[in-house]
Amino acid sequence: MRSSTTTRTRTRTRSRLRLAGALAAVLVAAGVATGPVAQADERRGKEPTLADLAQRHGRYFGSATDNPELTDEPYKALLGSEFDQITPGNSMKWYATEPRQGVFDFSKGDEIVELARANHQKVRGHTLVWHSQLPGWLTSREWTASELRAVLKKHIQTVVRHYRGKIYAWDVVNEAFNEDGTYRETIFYRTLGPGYIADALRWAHQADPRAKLYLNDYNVEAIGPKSDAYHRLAKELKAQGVPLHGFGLQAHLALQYGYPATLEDNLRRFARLGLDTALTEVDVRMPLPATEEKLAQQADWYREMTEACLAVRRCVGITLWDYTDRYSWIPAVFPGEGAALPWDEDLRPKPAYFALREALK
Ligand code: 9MR
Repeated sequence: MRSSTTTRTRTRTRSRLRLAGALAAVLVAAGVATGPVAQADERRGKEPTLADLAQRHGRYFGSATDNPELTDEPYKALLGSEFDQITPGNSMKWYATEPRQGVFDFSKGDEIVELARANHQKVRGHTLVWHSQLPGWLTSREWTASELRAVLKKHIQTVVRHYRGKIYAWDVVNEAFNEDGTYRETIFYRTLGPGYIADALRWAHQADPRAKLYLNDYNVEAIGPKSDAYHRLAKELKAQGVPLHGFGLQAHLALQYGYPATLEDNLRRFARLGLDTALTEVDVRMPLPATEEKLAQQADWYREMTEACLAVRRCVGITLWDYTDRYSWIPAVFPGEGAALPWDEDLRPKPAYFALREALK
């Protein structure tokens, strides 16, 4: 009796195993992974991404990216899954979009927009008017005011029209002020005076009336002379009916310079002017080597910044200036500093990543 029951059980077990094996073979053939790795993937897959968590608060969570990085498949996979917004780090800048006067090249920008479309991500356009990364034809000669006005208008309207309907928000003017709140002496300011900012906003608005138009800068996270200058200017522009919709705070922070404790108040005073705000280029660099202590402090700062944004209704989203130390701009510009992003060079999440999740939960 006992032996025949055992035999039946064994037979049943064997045929179940065969069935499971056959099923696995079918799944493998269909390209579906099975086994413990797949189960772990599934568990991970069920965990909400940063974008999912941000969306529950009505915010986006994004990353900058750059065309050469898109051949890195593991990088690209995380970029597509964890974020619901991307910003081209370079490919919509003037040198890239109008390399020769009147000759426009949208190939690299289009690649980013196409990637975003495939991943259902918003795009922040960056940037139309900036003193840096300008093409040689523009910087290597003198322009009269009327010539430069025409050049600026054509550039803005051609670029914005090309991307009409595909860009959530444009950084129309980038880095217009000095640290002390005076106007930066750029080619545009020197030749056209401060009115170039209102003009740029109006021209961009004509070319894409739905895109949100931003002024954007670094070292404006705390209340101080530079952010005061933006507050004053934004108030004036709003009073004059100029199409300005948002203020972008880049938030390139550094552990050695302290946390901008007035960030939340600062965001709030711009909201009171009727403007959206966004943290547009977030990273938190540190003197290398990165110790456990520094990484913990960095995580706290990422958490605090996120909480500040969530506390202010019109802070619409957060963008990392790329998400992994593998592609951070910091080491090239600040030798001896780095480790600024929430994922390390091997795409492993750092304490900052878990702090972001906590803040968004
Ligand atoms: O991330 C960009 C990097 O690849 C470029 O080499 C650099 C050149 O200035 O610009 C970087 O992005 C900047 C952004 O456009 C504006 N704010 C400061 C960013 C870091 O320099």
